[in-house]
Amino acid sequence: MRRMLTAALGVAATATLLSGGIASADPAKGSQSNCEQGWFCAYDGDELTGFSIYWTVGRDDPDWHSDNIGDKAESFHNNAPWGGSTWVVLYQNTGHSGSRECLQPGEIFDPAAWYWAENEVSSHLWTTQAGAAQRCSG
Ligand SMILES: [Ca+2]
Ligand SMILES: [Ca+2]
Repeated sequence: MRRMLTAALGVAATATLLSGGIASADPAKGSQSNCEQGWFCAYDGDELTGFSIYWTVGRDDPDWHSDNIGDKAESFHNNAPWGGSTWVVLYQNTGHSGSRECLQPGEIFDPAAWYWAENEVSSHLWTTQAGAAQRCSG
């Protein structure tokens, strides 16, 4: 199993509208995620640790390199709520191309070192469940 599913225990936070790619100050400790509800977070360490960046729902990012996380992320948390365009599609290359991985709302994804998504993700976008099924089938 390369995916771990966890219940989204989001603290009701007032999600301020932010432009994409915000660095978060406090690294997550252990398996405790610091990814707030309504955020999609990427970490440069396994198990949601290390330097992290987050994007609020609807903020696509075609180039993670400008946020210093391109080809560096080793774990991910989509802490968006169910409903609407709250699925995240990870892409291997900038501009939403290359290999893909779809994360459902609440999903923590910590790829193993051999999997393409480890230190390779370079862009993402938000989509619906149907959109994710389309992009990540096959
Ligand atoms: Ca990993
Ligand atoms: Ca890449």
